[in-house]
Amino acid sequence: MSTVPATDLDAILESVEDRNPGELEFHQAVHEVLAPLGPVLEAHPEYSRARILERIVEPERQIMFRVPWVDDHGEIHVQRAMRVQFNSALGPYKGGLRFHAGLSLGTVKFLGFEQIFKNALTGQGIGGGKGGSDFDPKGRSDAEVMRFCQSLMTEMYRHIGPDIDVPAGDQGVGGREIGYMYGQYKRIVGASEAGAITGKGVGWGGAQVRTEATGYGLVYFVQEMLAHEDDDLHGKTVVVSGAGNVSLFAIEQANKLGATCVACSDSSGTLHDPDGFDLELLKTIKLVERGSLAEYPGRRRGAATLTPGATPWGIACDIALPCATQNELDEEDAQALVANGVQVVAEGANMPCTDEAVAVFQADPNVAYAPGKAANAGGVAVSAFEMAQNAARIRWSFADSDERLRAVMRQIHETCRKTAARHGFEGDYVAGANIAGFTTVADAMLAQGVV
Ligand code: NDP
Ligand code: 2IT
Repeated sequence: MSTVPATDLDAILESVEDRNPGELEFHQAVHEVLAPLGPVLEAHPEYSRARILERIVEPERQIMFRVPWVDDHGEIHVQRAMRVQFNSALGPYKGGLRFHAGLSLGTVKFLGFEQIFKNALTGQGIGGGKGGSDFDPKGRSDAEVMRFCQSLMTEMYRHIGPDIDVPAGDQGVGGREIGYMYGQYKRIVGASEAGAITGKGVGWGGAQVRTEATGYGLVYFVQEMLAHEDDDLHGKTVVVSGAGNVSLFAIEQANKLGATCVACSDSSGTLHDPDGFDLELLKTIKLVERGSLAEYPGRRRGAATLTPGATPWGIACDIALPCATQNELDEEDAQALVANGVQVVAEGANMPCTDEAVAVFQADPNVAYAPGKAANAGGVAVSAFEMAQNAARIRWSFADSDERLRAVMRQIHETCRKTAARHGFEGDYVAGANIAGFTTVADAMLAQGVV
């Protein structure tokens, strides 16, 4: 009879590093999830017996393909696209597509791995996946973006579907790109199959609140963190990074709840508006005109300034919401925030804080820190609502959808706190999110046998 293998977390991490050379973000994400699992594995030897960890760090399937397209001048370009179908224990693979110059498989794997546990936390019956391309949409015409999206979908359609794998947006992919991809999907498969992709326009199968969901959900999560300390957002100063889908709707909801948002950023630098943003102007510049934050100070009367090359983390605030990209907030930034008295740090982006920055926040009893897989799960939760509405051919109102999003964020917050406390990590949202996400997926994998 074979003995039960003790799971050696260090050995698994080492093997992940050996088998996925150079994919540092993927190593970082795996490390974060595995770190608090020691007590869980001791209490559940069945996980080790079934080699759950060894299986969970290996994507079920990785697809990589060529995407040729023709620009407006007749020049041919060749892009690379990929879809990592990481884990289907809880349902169809679900996760966004990112279009970003230089996007690598390692980045997509880190995002797909995070997505498994984030999706588990939503309680919505969705597996984890992610995809994207090294196509850079910046400066491209609508016609070029359309031809690229159509070429990408001409290969990707065979790998996705409402019960197989359901992509959505992420960096560089919003309503315009989802529209072009869905149009081509529909044309190829010859059926509407609205549930094959989420983030669609509300007029043609999209869900109310999906556009706003990640940013709104993030602020609802912060609301719960503050409520735990008998506090709320009223009168708080908020600093956000990025000026895209997540950032702008986080600013919108923070404003609605009585906070003042004074800084955000984009690739041109950090915008500081000490009087609080003119959100309509920000939205016009970033979402309608697809322009740069550098245009804001000249179009706004007041004291707004743009500092090229700066991050927003040196600006004093009560609440910091990194919403741009991975590893954008480092140890020094974290120290600056703490020195300025930050009270809550919650991740709108995926893994925006480096390990060292997280350590700074967690070492300070006056700072509450929430990881992305809990705090930014509102986007994918409303994507799952979109799938449900598409399948049932019904439409929920904005108010109803918003209330359901609030309920999901409240439930994730409670799950994180309770799970952390039960395993000896009182108040630690990282441990709570990772343990709760992991055990949900691990139990499903156990039940489904060795697959
Ligand atoms: P967008 O492409 O809409 O916006 C990204 C914004 O961040 C842009 O304003 C961009 O600047 C800025 N940015 C990117 N990198 C940097 C950088 N290094 N320094 C300063 N600014 C930067 O993407 P999303 O808002 O959709 O995504 C942002 C993050 O949130 C990502 O980590 C994504 O994975 C995560 N996320 C997204 C969800 C969604 O539903 N969309 C759900 C959950 C997480 P510029 O405008 O100049 O390009
Ligand atoms: O990182 C994420 O959770 C997303 N980009 C949203 C994924 C989705 O399927 O809505």
